[in-house]
Amino acid sequence: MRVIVIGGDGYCGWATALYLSNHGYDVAILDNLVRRHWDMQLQTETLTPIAPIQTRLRRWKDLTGKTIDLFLGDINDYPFLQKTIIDYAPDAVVHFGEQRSAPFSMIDREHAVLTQSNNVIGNLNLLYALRDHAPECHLVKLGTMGEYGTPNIDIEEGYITIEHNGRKDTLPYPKQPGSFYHLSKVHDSHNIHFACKIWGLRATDLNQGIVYGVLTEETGMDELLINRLDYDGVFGTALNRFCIQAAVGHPLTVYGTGGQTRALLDIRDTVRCIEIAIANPANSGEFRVFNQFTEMFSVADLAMMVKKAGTTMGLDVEINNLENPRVELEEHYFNAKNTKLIDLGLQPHYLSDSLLDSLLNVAVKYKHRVDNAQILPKVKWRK
Ligand code: NAD
Ligand code: USQ
Repeated sequence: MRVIVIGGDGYCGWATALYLSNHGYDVAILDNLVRRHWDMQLQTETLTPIAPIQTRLRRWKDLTGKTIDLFLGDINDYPFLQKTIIDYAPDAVVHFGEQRSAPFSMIDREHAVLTQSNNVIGNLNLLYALRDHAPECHLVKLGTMGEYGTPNIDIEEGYITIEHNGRKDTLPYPKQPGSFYHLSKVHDSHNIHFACKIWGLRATDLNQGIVYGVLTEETGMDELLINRLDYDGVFGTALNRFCIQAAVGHPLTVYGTGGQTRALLDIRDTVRCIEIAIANPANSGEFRVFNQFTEMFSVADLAMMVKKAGTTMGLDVEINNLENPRVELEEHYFNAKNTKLIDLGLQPHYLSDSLLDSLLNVAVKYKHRVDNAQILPKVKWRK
């Protein structure tokens, strides 16, 4: 099968492109490298030193004999996107290529507009390119668990059956996202659903939880294949950030009480979930939604686990409850379903002491690269 990984130079996309290549798929990466540019603008860097994409791909070829094609460009450049789809003729497109930070989208009007135009219009371009040049191609789109927000009832996988005034229907699950970034994913979901309905496209929306970890079998093969690991207050995510903070002796930055519960998964499960989705495509006209996570934790629990693992390694780990820069519920019900990927064969890597040890070891190895000034959150949701 021929697969294009859009956003294949990023955290999830790089690990996925190598995994698919290693598992016999023909893989191409499409990326405009804008994430590297945003890092430069924010004057931050991934903890791990990532090589240029061309160097990464040459090393992969040298090590494994497998070629990953590279299409450097922006999905908002429609002629480029069309040409890529026509030239590569993919059976599946995995779309990771968006601005993915909630704080980035809340910096100011410009960043909110940039996020939504990059994400929503890019995705819309992709829908048109597939309609016109690859109508049988399966779109595997990365959404987010944050599309649902934190409702006071169980979260289903994409749809909920409702009885109202004596009538019954199965409808898209209500969306209550918590940032302009998360909202962009909701808009994408609606556009994809509509495109499947009117044009008969086939799509899977993967509502992914927060990803943690850095090593996969492939990215661990060589230093030049190493994946990015963000720790800064804009792009760094909860558990990854806590491990790096523990490594440099910075108090763990729990926002508010830490009672916020979120869905999480190991990056080794991200890559497997994508393969499962590709290997079991949606039907023509079907808009399928899977909740892609393996476990749920409160932020306070995550901090406690990192403190325990760090202390065992001899690190001095403190937890600091900061004033919450976001507007979000800190104590709430959260119970999401995640059976569809498991029914299709996902065998989860649950969060374990050995994973935390390995992540802490990576953090300690590269801690000289940490700029402590990038750790505290600077973006506030309220003006
Ligand atoms: P990332 O920032 O590391 O990677 C995104 C990649 O997409 C970057 O290489 C960037 O250059 C590229 N890109 C962005 N806009 C583009 C455009 N217009 N054209 C071409 N390329 C473009 O992000 P990530 O952490 O790998 O996340 C990938 C996807 O998964 C995102 O859509 C994100 O919303 C989703 N997701 C991520 C997480 C997580 O914890 N990292 C959790 C849930 C969902
Ligand atoms: N949080 C802290 N301390 C920190 C960082 C975060 O307490 O140092 C809290 C936040 O307030 C929030 C929770 O941890 O309640 C998660 O924040 P996060 O930054 O780890 O994750 P989030 O902003 O939700 O975004 C990340 C990815 C995004 C993806 C999303 C999945 O950046 O691309 O869509 O996780 S989900 O959370 O399921 O929506």
